[in-house]
Amino acid sequence: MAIYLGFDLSTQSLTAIAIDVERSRRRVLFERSLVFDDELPHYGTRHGVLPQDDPLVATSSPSMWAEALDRMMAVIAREGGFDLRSVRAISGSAQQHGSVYIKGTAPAAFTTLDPARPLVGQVSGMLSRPDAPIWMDASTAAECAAITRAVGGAEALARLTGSRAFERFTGSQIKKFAERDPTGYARTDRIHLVSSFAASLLAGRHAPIEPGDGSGMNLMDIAHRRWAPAALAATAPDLLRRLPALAFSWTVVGPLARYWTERYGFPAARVVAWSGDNPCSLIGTGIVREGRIAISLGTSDTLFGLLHEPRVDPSGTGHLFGAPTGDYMSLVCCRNGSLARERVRDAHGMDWVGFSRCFETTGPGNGGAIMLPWFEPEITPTVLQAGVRRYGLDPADGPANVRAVVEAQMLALILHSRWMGVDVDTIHATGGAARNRAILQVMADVHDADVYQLEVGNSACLGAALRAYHADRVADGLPTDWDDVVAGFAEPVAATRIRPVPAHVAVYARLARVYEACEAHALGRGGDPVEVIAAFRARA
Ligand code: XUL
Repeated sequence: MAIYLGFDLSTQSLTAIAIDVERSRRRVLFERSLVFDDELPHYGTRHGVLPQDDPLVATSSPSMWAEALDRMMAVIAREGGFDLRSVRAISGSAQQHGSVYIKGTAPAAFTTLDPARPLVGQVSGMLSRPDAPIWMDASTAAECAAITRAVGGAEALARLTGSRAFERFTGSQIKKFAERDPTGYARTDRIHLVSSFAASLLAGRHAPIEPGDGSGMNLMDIAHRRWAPAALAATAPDLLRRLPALAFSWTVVGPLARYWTERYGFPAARVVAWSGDNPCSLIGTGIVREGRIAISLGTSDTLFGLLHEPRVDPSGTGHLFGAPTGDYMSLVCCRNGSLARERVRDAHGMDWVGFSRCFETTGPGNGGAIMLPWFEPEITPTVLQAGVRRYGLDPADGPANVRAVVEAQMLALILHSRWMGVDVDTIHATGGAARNRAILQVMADVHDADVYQLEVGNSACLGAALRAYHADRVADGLPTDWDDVVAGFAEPVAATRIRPVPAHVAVYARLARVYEACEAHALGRGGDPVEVIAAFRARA
C-alpha cells in the first residue's frame, strides 16, 4: 500500500489528509483539523491572526505553526489508523504570501532538531523576527508604490512577476521589514514563505520555493521561473542571498528529518516542496486543464483557472501565478470571504441554518439592494480603508443583508475575472462555505454555469497530497499524467450539480451593472448610482 500525506497550513487551522492512491480503491484514509484559536490559545490569535493596534497590519506566529505541525504529526502517528511505514511522500499547502525570517544559525539547527524535545522550543531560536506578516496585511502601500516606481510602473511589474504590487505580497513586506528594522534584516539569513518554512521543518534543511507560491511575491520572473534581479533590487539590499532557491513544484526536498522518524516512528518518506493554498487547490479541485474554473469559499474567496500561456490582468486586479503542473494559473482573490459572511450572520443573531433560510424569503437581485462587504480592507477591488457600504439596503433587514453579502461576493468575483477570458460553463466549488447549497445557487445563477461540489471539501489539502503522489512518481522515473493523478479524488460529484435558473441569470446580468456602478461610486470613480438602481427596480 502507498500512502501520501498532505497538509494545509491555512490562516485559521492546520489540516492533514492521508490518501490511498491504489486505483481500485482510491480514498481518503484520514482527515483532521486543528484550529489555532481553540487548540493553541496561548498564542492569543483571533481567527489565526495576532492582535494588532493598526487595522492594516496582520501577522501570525511561525512558532505556532511549528507547534501545530508537531501536534498534528503526533495525532497522525497515534490516531491515523494506517501503517505509518506505508507513507511514501508528504507535501503541503500554505496560506500564500506570508514570510518567515530565519537566522544564519538555522541550517545547523534544522539538521540537528532533537527528537527528545518539542519542536517549538527549537524553532523559536531560529527566528530573526518572532512574527510573520501574512496575506491579510494591507500596511505596505508606500513600499508598493516605491517598488512599482523602481521597476518602471505597474504594468512592467505585472508583466515581469505576474501581478502589480500588492500590499500582501512578500516583496513589499520584506521591504518594510528591511527599512523599519535594519538590524533584524541584517540578522536574517533566509526568508521563507509559510510553505517553504513548513517544508524545511519536515525535511530538516532549507527547502526551495516552487513557482506556484514564488509568484505571490512580486519577486519572481514568472515567464522564466527565476528570481527577477530588477524586482529584487527594488525591494531590499542583498536579497538574493536571503531567498531560497526556486525549484520545480515536484522537487523532492529530502527524506523526512530524523526528528519525525525517531519521535513518532514515521519512515524516511520523501518530503516534496510545499506550495500555496490556491495552487494546491487547483490540483485538489481537478482544474488540470484549461477552460475549467474553481471557486474556493474560505477565509478568502478565490476564483481560479489553469492557463497554458501567460495572461496578465490589464486592470491590475487579478494575478498570474505558476501552476503546480508547470503551467500558469489565473486568480482573483477577495479578502472579505467567510469572515464577512460570519459578520453578517452574527449581526443578525443567526446560525448557518437561519442564514441559508434567508435565500428562501428574499428574491434574486434583492430588489436592487447592494452591499459592498468591506468589513476588512479589501484586495479586490483595492480598498485600504475598511467600511461596509450599503445602497438601498436597510442595515436592520437581516435576510436582505444575508442575500446582499453573498450576491456582492459573487458579483465581485465575476466582474474582476473577465480578463481571464474563460467561457465558464462548469464551476468546481470548494472551501467551507461550498457546503452551503443556497450560496452555490447564487454562484450558479450569477455565473450562468453548472456548479458542482467535490467529494473532498478541503481541496488545498487534497491537492497537496496529490502533489506528493505526483512527485513521488516523477522521482521514481514514472511520471503520471495529471488527469490520472486527480482521477477518483478531485472529480465533481454528479449528484451535487446545481443548475442556473434562466430567469435568475437574467436578473443577475442586470444586477451586475448596478453592482459595478455602486463599486465605482464607493471607490470615487463614478457618480451616484441612484438612477441605475431605480432603473433596475423599475424592470424588476
Ligand atoms: C491569495 C491570497 C489568499 C491566501 C489565503 O492571493 O492571498 O487566498 O492564500 O490563504
